[in-house]
Amino acid sequence: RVNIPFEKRIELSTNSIAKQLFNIMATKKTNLCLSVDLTSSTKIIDLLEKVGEHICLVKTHIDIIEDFSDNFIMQLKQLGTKFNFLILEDRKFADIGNTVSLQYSKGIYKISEWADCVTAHSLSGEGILKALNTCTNTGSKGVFFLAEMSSEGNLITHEYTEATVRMAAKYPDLITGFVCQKKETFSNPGLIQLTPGVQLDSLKDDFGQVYNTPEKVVLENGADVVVVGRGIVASKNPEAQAAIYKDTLWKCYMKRVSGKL
Ligand code: UP6
Repeated sequence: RVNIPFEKRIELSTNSIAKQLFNIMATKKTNLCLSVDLTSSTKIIDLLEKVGEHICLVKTHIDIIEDFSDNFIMQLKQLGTKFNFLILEDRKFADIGNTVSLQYSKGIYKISEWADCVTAHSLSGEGILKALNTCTNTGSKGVFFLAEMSSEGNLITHEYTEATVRMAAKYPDLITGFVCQKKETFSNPGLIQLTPGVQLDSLKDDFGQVYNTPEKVVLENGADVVVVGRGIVASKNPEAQAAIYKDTLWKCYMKRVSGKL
């Protein structure tokens, strides 16, 4: 999987969002996902105006925003169209299917109406995928399934990871890929490895987050799309920093697929 270029993996995908994301990465030459973990919607929009050209995907935590509005969603979608990036709502759904279907499509945020893809845990069982699949009747939605986490002391075992990957295989139209840390986690080249826990200037935070370097996650650990949050959003110059992460991550990917490992 890891040595096949994104262009070739487009045809191997069975999920429309995975196809779109591979295509965007290959066209824009970026595998950077920006995690916009900011609590002000205007700050998010201002930041995306500056860094939109450098990213393939923006990852939101919609429930941390203090001034949420439908207008914010409209602006976010417009920026996605302008800069050609997709939107991942990192909701990490984990409840029974029925509750998840309500959380996905109802309430204030109505995630299903604007997010191209969402994250979900496998903990509660297959019903979660059934529910998300039922709500996604447009056929252009995706799920990144949590198979591993970056934080120290997390309770995910090898068996849990394997069972998660097996569960996902039953939903080829729905699954975009896995949130995971290792290249051995799955082998299907049509799926995308989304890996968080990357920073150039730090090894950890105060709450158990563990950071690796771009080289380690892309070359050794098989990350396709790399999530960077505070490495960019909390830096003095996010615009310059986003360009640095984009270039560094893309060089690592190019090295990987050119077989110069
Ligand atoms: N995230 C992780 N680790 C995981 C799954 N998700 O860090 O295993 C998410 C966090 C955060 C982002 O919820 O939004 O990725 C990482 O942000 P950071 O780069 O600022 O640490």
